[in-house]
Amino acid sequence: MEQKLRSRTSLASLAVVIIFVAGAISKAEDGYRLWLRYDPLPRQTIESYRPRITSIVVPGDSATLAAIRTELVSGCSGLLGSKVPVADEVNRDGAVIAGTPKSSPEIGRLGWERQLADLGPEGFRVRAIRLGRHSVTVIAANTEVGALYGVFHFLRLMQTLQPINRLDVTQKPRMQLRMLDHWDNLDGSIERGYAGRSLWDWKALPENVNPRLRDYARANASLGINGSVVNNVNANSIFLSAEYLRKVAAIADTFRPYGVRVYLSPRFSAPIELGGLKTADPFDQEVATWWKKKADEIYQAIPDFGGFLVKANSEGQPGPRTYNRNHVDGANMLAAALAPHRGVVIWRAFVYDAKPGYDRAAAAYDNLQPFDGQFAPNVLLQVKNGPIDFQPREPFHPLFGAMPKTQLMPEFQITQEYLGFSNHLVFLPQMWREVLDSDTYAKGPGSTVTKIIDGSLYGQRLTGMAGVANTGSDRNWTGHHFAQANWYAFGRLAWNPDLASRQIAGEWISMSLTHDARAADTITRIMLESHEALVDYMTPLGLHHIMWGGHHYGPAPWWDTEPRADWNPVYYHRADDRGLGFDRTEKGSNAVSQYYAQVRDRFANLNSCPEKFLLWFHHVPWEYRLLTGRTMWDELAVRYQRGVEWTRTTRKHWDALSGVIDAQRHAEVAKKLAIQERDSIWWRDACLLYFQNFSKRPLPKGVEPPAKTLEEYKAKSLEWK
Ligand code: GCW
Repeated sequence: MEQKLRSRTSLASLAVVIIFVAGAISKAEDGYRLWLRYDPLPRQTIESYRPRITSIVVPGDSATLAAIRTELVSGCSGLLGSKVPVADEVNRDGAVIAGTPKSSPEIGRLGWERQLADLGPEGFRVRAIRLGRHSVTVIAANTEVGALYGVFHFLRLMQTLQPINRLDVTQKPRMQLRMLDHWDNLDGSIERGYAGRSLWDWKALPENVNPRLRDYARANASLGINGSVVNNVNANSIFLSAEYLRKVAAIADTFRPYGVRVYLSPRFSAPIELGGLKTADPFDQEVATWWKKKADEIYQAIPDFGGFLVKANSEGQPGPRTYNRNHVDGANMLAAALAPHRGVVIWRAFVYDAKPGYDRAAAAYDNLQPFDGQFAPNVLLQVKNGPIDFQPREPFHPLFGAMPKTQLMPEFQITQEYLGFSNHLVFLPQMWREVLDSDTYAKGPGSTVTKIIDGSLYGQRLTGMAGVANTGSDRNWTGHHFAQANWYAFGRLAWNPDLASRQIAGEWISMSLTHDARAADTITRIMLESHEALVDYMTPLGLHHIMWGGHHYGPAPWWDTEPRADWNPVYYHRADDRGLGFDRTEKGSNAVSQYYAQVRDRFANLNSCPEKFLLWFHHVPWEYRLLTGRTMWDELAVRYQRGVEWTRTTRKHWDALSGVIDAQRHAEVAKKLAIQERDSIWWRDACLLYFQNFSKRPLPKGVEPPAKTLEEYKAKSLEWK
């Protein structure tokens, strides 16, 4: 009998084990859930949270309130490992109430109007208080979207194991426009996209909206991202046609409950292509009228349409200069069409002329700075973080600080066009922080880029931050599991540009990967080191734009066949028998003069120029001694080698996490890390072999001999598939 019982118990426990394992296996860790995973937290944490979360009280039936309810219920139930019920009102300790003074009578009776008034339309307050006889948590805001942001904040606190029993948090975003720019084309391809096809299926829209679009909006809302430009800046006029506006409206309807507004990139010549006009001259009355009518039509379909993002007279795109007008003429004409609807025009500063002898790094400033103070109040100028083009490392763009009477917003690239596509693990906030923290000296010391773009230095009224999206139809959204962290980080920085990269990494790891403290330490270190390592094996000491032409994957410093000089790597590195680097001092292009005096002098002087920008600003002799005491040639080689070594060590450290990280994601990341190591070796060898033709010096000790010959590296580009 006893025997039987025992075997029955062990059978039963075996069944439990089987069910448990099956449950774990059936929940594929394919990365789809991003940082909103809501799996049960560690037991002790659950015990401490449980009394504080016993019911969800979110009265009201708007789409946003429904989204709040769903998120709170699935988030809290998932994290606590047991269903948390919805209640109509507070009737016990541990109720979590969310909404606005209007949507929730209980919040309305709190008398928080004054405190909420300071928080604007998107801020929120999360507070643990006593309500009548019960202790509760209140998540309140002026608007429902603000309350949704508060809910995501509350869930993030739990996901990152923070205490929640004495909560008293108020937050509001520092930037008003927090946007993703999608370079998505009509045919579903994505320019510089490395995670599958476009998320928008234009053929199926507007009738069929992929449910994934709701998850996209949700993920953005969880970070506070409130704008999405759905088509490529290399634009097609069709997007403004009545047929496509219906499709765009269906997307906007899906995003709306989550506070994400839709924007479009209009093609400047659309009045000709769609309107049948003879010109797109912004001074032509018919053209201006066409745009006004188009704007009215757009707002009929999409009442909360955000506005236009415009690439004009850049890389072959039409623009006002096509008609001998200038950027202000073009931007302000579009701005006038959108102004009655409160729409904005985001005009891109990525403009560079193809004049002989021209320094591309100086072009945007030359083209745009003279127009300071002339743009309409609903125009922002969107400036890439650096003066060339999303390189692994660039100094900050000299336009930051140089246009006190213009609303500037930075454009970062989340997708890794020049940084190893979705194959290389690189945590981008390290790079973005470098730019945000840069001191422009525009109004003396402390005039950081952050203070310019958040409006505090020049009192800029409208502020924003844009990131070129890295999302696509891949199941895990971003190709590389770790590339999700860059989407996450971009949103967090747009909300608060002062956040430290370490904190962002910590949050993301805890929410997306693991609560294991030792594993988290290792992963944090890998993430924080990754950017410097990538710069080491791709473009150390200020090298830039030495990638293979066209696709930009892998090295090709020898490249010199593009029709425009400034599309060729040889234009940027200027290697010769004497040395390496682009002289942007007075003796050269003098682009350095675009910076304020303190910055200019520091960069212009070989001795004070930070070594990370040495070859950006100077043509440096091969035998020039660096801080390490090594010659420039030796230092270059040592850095390439160091980058390779990092990829090897990282693989080892990642391998050691097997068993701590779920099997699927662990294996998928390991595969990518192997590619990253292969690529880093390729970069080191190709670049050093090529530059050695000029330096005529041997590789220093510790730098491995190349695996192939230069001819082999030149023959065929590195493959990314
Ligand atoms: O970096 C270059 C890219 C182009 C891109 C352009 C831009 C959308 O290679 O693909 O075009 O920048 O930012 O406009």
